[in-house]
Amino acid sequence: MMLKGALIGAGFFAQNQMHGWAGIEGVEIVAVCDRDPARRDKTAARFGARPYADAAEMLAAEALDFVDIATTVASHRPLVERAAAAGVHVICQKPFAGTMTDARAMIAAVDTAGKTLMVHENFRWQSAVRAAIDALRGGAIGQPFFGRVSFRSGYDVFSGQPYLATDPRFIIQDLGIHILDVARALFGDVATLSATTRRINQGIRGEDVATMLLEHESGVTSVVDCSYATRRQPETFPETLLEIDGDGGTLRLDAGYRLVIQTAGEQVRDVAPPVLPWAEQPWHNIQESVQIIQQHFVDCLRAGVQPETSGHDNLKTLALVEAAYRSAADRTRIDMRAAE
Ligand code: NAD
Ligand code: 89Y
Repeated sequence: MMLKGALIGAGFFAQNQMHGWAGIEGVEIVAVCDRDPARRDKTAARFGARPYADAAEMLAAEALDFVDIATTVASHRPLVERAAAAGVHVICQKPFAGTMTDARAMIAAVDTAGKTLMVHENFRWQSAVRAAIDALRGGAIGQPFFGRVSFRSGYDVFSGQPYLATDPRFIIQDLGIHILDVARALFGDVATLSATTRRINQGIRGEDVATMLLEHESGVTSVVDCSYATRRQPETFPETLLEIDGDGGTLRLDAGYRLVIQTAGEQVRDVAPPVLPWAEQPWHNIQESVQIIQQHFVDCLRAGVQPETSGHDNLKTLALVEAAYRSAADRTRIDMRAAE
């Protein structure tokens, strides 16, 4: 059966989501909603969907199976609650919520409607990152005891996403959220977290450097380090780099999408993502993961199971974001069992 969806928010990143949907069998995006007429009409015309200015009007007029919310965080709660009231499944972009209270309210609304809620937390679905996750879970280096999950770049993200320069919170809420989520996917849930932050670029409002130390329930200690103030060559945006030590060897995801596994011998794999026909470097890595997570959502709907990054799951990633800001402000180490 064909699944009918609608996009809400037709801005910078949503174009990737529309291209992603166009590549997925059995899904049709029939409507596009944005308050901005130019964005709405351009995106609707480009992808052959009906344009709407108002989400409530669209939900009333269209017979939808799901909505894909690609707006920024402030509008997520009203839009998710409205979608839940209309009885449709929901995908919502990260950061899912600005507060834990909003996150819990959105989860409860979709649960009450008996529908599925997935947060578009796509970095753990990047094919290079997924190759590392699969190798680790498959026991390639035995039991891990240490991990570094690292994202350091000097790429100008502000020209495409100007709100990143003016929001009070920057790197942890925008990008660190993904890197913390990858750490969870690799090493499991977190027992304690401590963090430091800095603002190096004085032209922005929030922090552009964050260094976080995580103690996982599994016994792994990980360092999650993020920077948008790092000028280096090669510029690795938007690669997440990994260094993992296990009792049977080491695993690295090096710059240039090189997966290196050293045990008795050494195995080196090129895990570079494909550049999909609509994608462009260097974003192709993220763009491919959009289509992969959308396919995962469709597969879960059809199988009647929860997506890996369901709303419930994402509460744990959001709690790490909140804990990181608190730890950095108070210079404390946060016990996550008391923080969710
Ligand atoms: P954007 O500002 O370019 O686009 C958002 C659009 O939503 C705007 O066109 C705005 O008019 C519209 N909008 C806002 N509220 C609305 C409402 N109530 N009804 C209808 N339209 C509404 O933002 P963006 O840069 O595309 O980012 C969107 C989200 O995607 C952000 O949360 C961002 O963090 C996220 N993002 C995710 C990734 C990823 O890899 N997962 C990458 C980039 C951005
Ligand atoms: O918004 C961010 C994201 O989710 O991935 C990269 C990004 O576009 C800029 O940090």
